[in-house]
Amino acid sequence: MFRFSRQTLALVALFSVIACTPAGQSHLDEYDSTPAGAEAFLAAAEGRLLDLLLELSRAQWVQQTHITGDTEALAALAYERFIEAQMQYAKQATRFDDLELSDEAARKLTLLKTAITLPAPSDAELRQELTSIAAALESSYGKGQYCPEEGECRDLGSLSRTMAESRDPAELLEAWEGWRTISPPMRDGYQRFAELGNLGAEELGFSDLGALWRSGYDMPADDFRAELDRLWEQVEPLYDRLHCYVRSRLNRKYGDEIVSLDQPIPAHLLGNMWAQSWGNVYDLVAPEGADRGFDLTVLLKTKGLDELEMVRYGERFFTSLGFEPLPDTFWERSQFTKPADRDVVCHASAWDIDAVDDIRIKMCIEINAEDFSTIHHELGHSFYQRAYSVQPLLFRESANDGFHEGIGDTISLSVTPSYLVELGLLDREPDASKDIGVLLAMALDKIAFLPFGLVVDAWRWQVFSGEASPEEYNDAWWSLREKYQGVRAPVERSEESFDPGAKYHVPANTPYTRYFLAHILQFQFQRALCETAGYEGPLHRCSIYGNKKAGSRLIDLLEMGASRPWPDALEVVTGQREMDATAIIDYFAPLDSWLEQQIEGLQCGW
Ligand code: X8Z
Ligand code: ZN
Repeated sequence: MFRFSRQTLALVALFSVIACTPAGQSHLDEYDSTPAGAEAFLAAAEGRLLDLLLELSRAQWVQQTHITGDTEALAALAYERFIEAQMQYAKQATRFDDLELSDEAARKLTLLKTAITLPAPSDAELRQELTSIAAALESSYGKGQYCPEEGECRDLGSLSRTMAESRDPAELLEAWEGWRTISPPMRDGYQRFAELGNLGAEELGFSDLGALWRSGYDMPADDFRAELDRLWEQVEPLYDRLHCYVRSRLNRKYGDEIVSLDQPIPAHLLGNMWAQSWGNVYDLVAPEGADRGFDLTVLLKTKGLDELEMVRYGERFFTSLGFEPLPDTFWERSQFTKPADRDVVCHASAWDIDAVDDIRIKMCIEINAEDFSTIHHELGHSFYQRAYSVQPLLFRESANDGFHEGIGDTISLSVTPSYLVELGLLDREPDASKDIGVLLAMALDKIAFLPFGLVVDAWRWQVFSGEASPEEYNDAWWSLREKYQGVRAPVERSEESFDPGAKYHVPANTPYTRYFLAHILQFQFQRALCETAGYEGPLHRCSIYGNKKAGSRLIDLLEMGASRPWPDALEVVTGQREMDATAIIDYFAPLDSWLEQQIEGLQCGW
């Protein structure tokens, strides 16, 4: 959430809290430790937090869409004010711990105490230090460039294009290493950031910042870890088969010298800067005889779509389900393309500036399939934010953070060949013999992502708990990458580097487990919504486009916001109260059988 959640600023909002500061502040003594006192306290907290949130989100919007020393300082200041209040409210909320309260009040108090991504120490100097570091890390990622010894400096957009398109290992390696030159300067700041964030978490009664993050799932933090293990065990065999197949094809392309058949895959060959999703190397692994028969990037380009039209397609999907169109201000205030004249944070995000209707997205859209899908992802946040604006401030958030990340992705799953035909982007639907190609392309994004979705926070949780010391930051990162993903650094790394800092969510302090959850949940949502829509047939061919019945289920879920524990929200759409990977496994079942045949006789694993 906010720097709040970048992705969903909205979140932030929620939890901010009060502060003993200027006029209008609330003093603890004003509130009796009674149910009525708790209600009055919550009303005051929600009022003050909203004010501070507005100030913060505006300051951050300006910082991220125009990075300068001044905008960074103003954002740090607003953040500091917000966090100070948030911390005070969180501490004050414990005053009502032993009371019999309404479900609503009890839940709001729980959210006040736990929904804090960056807790700060009560010492004002330390708090300022922390928020300055936070703003500086974000800016430094946003401004990041690789400047080769000869030639022009290159930003992440340019380097990512190379990662996606080049098939020259030397060129790929240069882009891969080049981007990682931006992060060593972040290392000391990050170390201090972790220390100060931990101090803040301890003030709230948590052992460290990771423990605080894990406490936001309506279950004890240790049970949540066990949930992640359970879900990962469900999907790991499928990931291992995909890994084995992809490695064998990359070996065919690049040879034993570069890709050996019993080792982790070198991270620069998978089409993505972080090897987190592999869709860009589809052409290297496409099944003979079952190629999907089209390439969405080519279709978008051939059709001559511009960035805005891509967003309009996304909006139309949501309105086809029964959502209201986005407000005019969304179109006026969003950043869709990269401005030529200033530094910005290009990493896509969706903002809920006033927690009501001033919603925006910030992207540097490129005309390709990946960004078409990211647009749907971001709009999922926007429509969620809008839907839960009917809730009291503290509930203007998703059921858990995986839900926020999973809604737009669910919609993207409905971007099937038949939907593209309906839009007029594709002439005719490929026949069923091409399903393996379509599924493989999807798996390269969705299945390949799963272990990465665990690694980022597995690393941070080690850092925050002290299990990984600063002298081991990089080593711990690569151990986890290897263990979960079966991916290795293409060249020797050392503690001179700070490779985690080259992934946006680390300098931006955005928790990452949410994306792992979203990748499980979106298939659960899709399976249930397709059933609601009365669809019969293979799940991967289902599109809920235009289906108002499915849309209304989805709207019910989104409007609940965070008002109920997430299992209640999940039940509204799926009838299930547990996160469950059987949906993603069902979805890919035909591909899984095919992969098993393809890898027969190969030595899998690493
Ligand atoms: O950060 C994002 C979104 C914004 S919430 C674009 N995603 C993760 C990433 O890019 O690493 C979406 C998928 C995973
Ligand atoms: Zn997101």
